[in-house]
Amino acid sequence: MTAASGPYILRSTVTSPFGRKVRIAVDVLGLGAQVMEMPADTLDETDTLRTQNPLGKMPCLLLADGTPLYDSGVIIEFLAGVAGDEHLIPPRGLPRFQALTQATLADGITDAALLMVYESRFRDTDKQSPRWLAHQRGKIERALAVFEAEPPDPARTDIVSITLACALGYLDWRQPMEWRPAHPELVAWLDAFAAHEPAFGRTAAPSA
Ligand SMILES: N[C@@H](CCC(=O)N[C@@H](CS)C(=O)NCC(=O)O)C(=O)O
Repeated sequence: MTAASGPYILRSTVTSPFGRKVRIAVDVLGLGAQVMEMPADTLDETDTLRTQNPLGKMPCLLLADGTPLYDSGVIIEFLAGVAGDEHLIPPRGLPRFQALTQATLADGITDAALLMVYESRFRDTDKQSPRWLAHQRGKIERALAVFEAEPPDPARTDIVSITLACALGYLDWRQPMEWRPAHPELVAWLDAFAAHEPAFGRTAAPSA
């Protein structure tokens, strides 16, 4: 058995939107028996997460010999390779780079939403910057506008739909901003994707 053949440990929590991407991929790829989830605490300076990923970010996948892999996109690509899957991420050519670019756009929604959430988590109310929050909100609004104009195929589970669904799920869960009223196509898309892909529902964060 090589390190790359597992078993694997996934350092994440059930509330992490980036961890959710990986947990959906594990489910879809049928690798649940090979991936053991081990919660991480990104605020705990003694958590081994910080030696596994010096950035202290989750998700982080540990191979059988302890080799760490991050970030979520890298982990999903690795697991797709383990499963011999070529559907989650197009293997080559322009479709691959277009899918990765769209996934990066969707990840950017989550990144900006997290920064908005962290602003309230790490700063007292009177120290929070409305300008910084508006800067992040602008990123989310522009990215949502792109997906609203042309949503992905909701009947297709791939790196784009997984990433977008996790971004929207995080906006719904933490509510750094209201996105639903101005994005009816995306609301419909998320409903359709959730109906198509049961792994999305199975990986939902517990109620806030
Ligand atoms: N690009 C990374 C982002 C990971 C990320 O930002 N994770 C958050 C939790 S959802 C985190 O670990 N935050 C703690 C921190 O930034 O210190 C990925 O795709 O995995």
